[in-house]
Amino acid sequence: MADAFPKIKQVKFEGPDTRNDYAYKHYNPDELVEGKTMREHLRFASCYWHTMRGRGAEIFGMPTAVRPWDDFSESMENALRRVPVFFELLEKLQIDYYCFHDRDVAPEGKTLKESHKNLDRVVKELAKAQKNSGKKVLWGTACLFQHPRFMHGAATSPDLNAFAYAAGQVKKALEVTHELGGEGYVFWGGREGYFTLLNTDMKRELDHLGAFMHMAVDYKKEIGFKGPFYIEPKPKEPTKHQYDTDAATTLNFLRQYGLMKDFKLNLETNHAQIAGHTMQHDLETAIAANALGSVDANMGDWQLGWDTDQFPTDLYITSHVMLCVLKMGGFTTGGLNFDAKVRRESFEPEDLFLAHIAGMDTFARGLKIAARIRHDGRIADFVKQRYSSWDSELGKKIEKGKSNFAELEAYALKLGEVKTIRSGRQEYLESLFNDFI
Ligand code: XLS
Ligand code: NI
Ligand code: NI
Repeated sequence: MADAFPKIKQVKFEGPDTRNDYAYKHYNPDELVEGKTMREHLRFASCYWHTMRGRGAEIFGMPTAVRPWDDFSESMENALRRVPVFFELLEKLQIDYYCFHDRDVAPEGKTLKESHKNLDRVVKELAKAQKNSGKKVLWGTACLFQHPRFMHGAATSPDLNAFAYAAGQVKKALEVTHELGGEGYVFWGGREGYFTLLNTDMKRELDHLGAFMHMAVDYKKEIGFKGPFYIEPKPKEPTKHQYDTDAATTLNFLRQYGLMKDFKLNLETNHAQIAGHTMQHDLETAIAANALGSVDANMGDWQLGWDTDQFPTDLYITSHVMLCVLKMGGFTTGGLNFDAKVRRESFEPEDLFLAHIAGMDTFARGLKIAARIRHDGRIADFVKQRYSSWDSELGKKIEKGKSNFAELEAYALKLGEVKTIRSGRQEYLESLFNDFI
């Protein structure tokens, strides 16, 4: 193991009263909740891009992050030096999984061939580190948005050469994800969208995106990669209109192009928020289509309209997310990936630990709160009661598609007026939810 964080020992569960900042107050990996350990429920992952590559730069300011092990060069030596540091962090935090883009772990070469070679070299180190630590890949992905060649898009580029380059890159990213035993693979279409329709043939671009995804599915079968593909919706940033705006839009794309059986969604809290939704709205949309795969666990700032990728410290959000996850019966191949970055002002190496601890403790509490709400049952009962008129003979008939307007008209004519309407009790339910927080 590297020794990049000499002052930090193994972070362990010490309970809510501890005064040790480098301990879990709520995340107790082996504690049982609804018959499964917290570790099995939460399936935490750290992401290579923010954790290892984030430097705290923004358009007004230079990088602030202090990372003594990193000379911030794009050299192979530097890339290789990061690997043991990342695994030291995973081990000390007891995080079982990680996620990566091809270009986070290894530098881009002068040619695609050289990039492949760089990637292979670092993947060898990652495989070794995984073997020594037991850590696993939750999902891999390809960075198809940083390089200038993808300025107009990758799978939706008007330029066939950029499309082909992207295909070559995804092919390789799939191979290495498979090689590392990755449990899934993500497509986030960073540049798959547009700024103006004056230069864009939307239909043609979407057709190309569909074709790209079909080729990816074919290749996955060819190499025997069993994990699911996920699409990660986001409404804007970098482009003005992203094709995968939110859960519903993405599901529509998958249905239109006959891809529903091969894809699930990887939903990110901050993305749902900038789409004007709550995270639970997007989660429910995906669950209703049997398509919730994994979660990018972070949060935004309601006063800022962009992807701030903050570590999730909002108990209401984590409780709602875990209610949805428990409702669908838990994650299978998915998990909670902290697609989150420390603030520019949280520049010290220790902040990487404190931030993950904050996110993990907040999710551990969210899990317990969700389990208590389910055990109590009053909220679920309320919802069940609210729809109880549908449990009648006529209700069942309609739900099975066996009724018709004439039958309903005859029924309504006899009613006189609808006298069965009940209160929605929103304020009562919100307060009841508060009781569990
Ligand atoms: C960016 C996305 C990205 C994906 C992986 O906003 O969240 O980080 O998770 O490409
Ligand atoms: Ni994001
Ligand atoms: Ni993400």
